[in-house]
Amino acid sequence: MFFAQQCFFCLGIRTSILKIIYPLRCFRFSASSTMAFKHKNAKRIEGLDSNVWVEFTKVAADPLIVNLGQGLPDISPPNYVKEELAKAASVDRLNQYTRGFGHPLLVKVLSQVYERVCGRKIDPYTDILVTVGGYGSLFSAIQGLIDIDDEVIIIEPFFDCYEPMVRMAGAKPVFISLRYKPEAGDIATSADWVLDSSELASKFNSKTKAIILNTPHNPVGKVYTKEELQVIADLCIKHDTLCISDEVYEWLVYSGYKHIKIATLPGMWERTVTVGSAGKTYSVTGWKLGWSIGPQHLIKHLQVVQQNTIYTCPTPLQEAVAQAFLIDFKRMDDPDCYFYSLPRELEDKRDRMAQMLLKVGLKPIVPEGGYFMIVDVSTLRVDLSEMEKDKPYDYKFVKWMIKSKKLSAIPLTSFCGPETKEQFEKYIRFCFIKKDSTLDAAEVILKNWKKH
Ligand code: IK2
Repeated sequence: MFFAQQCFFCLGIRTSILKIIYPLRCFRFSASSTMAFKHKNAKRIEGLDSNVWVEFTKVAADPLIVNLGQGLPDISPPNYVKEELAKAASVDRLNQYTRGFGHPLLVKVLSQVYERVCGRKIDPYTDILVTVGGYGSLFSAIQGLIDIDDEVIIIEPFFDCYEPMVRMAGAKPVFISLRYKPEAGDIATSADWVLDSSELASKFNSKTKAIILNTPHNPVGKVYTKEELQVIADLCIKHDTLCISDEVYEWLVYSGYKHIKIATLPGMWERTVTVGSAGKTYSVTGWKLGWSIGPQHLIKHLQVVQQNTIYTCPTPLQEAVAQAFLIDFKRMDDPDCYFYSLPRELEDKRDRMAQMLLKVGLKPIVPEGGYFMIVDVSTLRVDLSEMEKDKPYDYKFVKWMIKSKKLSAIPLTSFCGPETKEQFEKYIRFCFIKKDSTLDAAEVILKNWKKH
């Protein structure tokens, strides 16, 4: 009896204690979740949460959609490139870490290729950094060289990551637009998009730390001429400014045009970091391997960023890209070298794409380089009243096109700053490094569209 009483007593106390503890525990739980909720983002990423690739890759994921949006080939990469990766993976040693700043074989062959292209000595160990894609190269250059409150000139339209990368470094992007100045003639080309030299000069001041150049250009396809590069170079030298030259499409230049590296102009090697990409060179965008090339006094700062962030890039990929470069380096005088055969193959696709668009009454801007084509779609009468109200025309148009026509592209306003959305919103960008069957499917969609 006493025992039973005690048990009830204990149970009573236990229940009362639980009654007190439980709400306390709940309070603790909700307080800690509120506290976790309070952990805000770092200021450096404030306002950078939207991303065109994240958004449009998602909406174009349906396999029924003909995807001419994101810049990735659906053509096969060269067999020897794929085979070199399989070979590399079969060697135990090549599955382990390699030198942090770049696999020795890769930096050596890159130095040979670029010594030939640039006509100067390039030290494989001090003048080259192998990175996670062209993106990694841009990131290390901007983090390693740009300081808080510096100004960085960005030419609109621009590959979208330049602006957020500059902002994350605490610097201020200063925009200047390429101006569309069509020459007389039927076909508009990317050469019609030009920089006004006095406007460009007005953007430089004592705070200007760098200009970001992109040639051949994404999204317009412009290949800067020597004269245009000289204007930029003169200003860089006059204002002691760096140049980050994004040349990931360096081999993709069409008949009649020539890619010139700004680093080869007098006085520019010392102040230029040139960005390259294996993804773009060998049609293997998923490999995400790139490089920065420049003088030791600049590259050493990029190396510091890399050694303290990702440290090194995947060894088998670096080995495979090195072997591929060795093959193509030996045949750089031969038209079969992939550096020349790929643009030949793409030139036909470019011309086909332009014809397809012209036939349905659109006006494409035919690119001199790269694998994108922009086109004015403002003449197509489309009811966009159901689409998101506060978005620019091109954004609504592409969303509508994906949904209604099962064809995807990228809106051009994704490649410009907030002030110039109106200037660029009538254009969308198509990617044409696609199999004939993909282009056939796009053509059918466009033809049917024209009929209705
Ligand atoms: N720089 C430019 C100009 C690029 O176009 C890219 C690749 N991104 O293109 C996707 C698209 O526009 O649809 C890069 C840098 C990044 O290169 P990587 O893929 O080697 O990181």
